Amino acid sequence: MGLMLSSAATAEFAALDDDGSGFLGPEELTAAGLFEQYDANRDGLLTPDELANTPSATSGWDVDGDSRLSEIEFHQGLYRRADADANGAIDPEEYDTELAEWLGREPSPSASRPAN
Ligand SMILES: [Ca+2]
Ligand SMILES: [Ca+2]
Ligand SMILES: [Ca+2]
Repeated sequence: MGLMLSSAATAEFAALDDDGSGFLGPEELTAAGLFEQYDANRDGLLTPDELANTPSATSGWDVDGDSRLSEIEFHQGLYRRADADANGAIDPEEYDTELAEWLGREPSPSASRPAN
């Protein structure tokens, strides 16, 4: 019960956690629509110029070596990256540490940027 997430992060996590398990599985990550978000030209592949917009490196994700990421390569790579303790589930802290950035938000820890 010691999670120290912002209410925004908690709400986002809950919205993605379709089955309410308290963890995100691979299919819930897929449903988050991140691939579509980064696939600017909607051709179903992430090319190096599209990958330049991602918040962290995707080296090693290109399983078939064609220097583009298919949706499967992207989701598998991102899931491995986000699942920091490699237990096969993404918990709220892992979500906040890695996935929040991919969803276009800063991780929560008191990043209090007053709006001026
Ligand atoms: Ca593309
Ligand atoms: Ca590929
Ligand atoms: Ca985990």
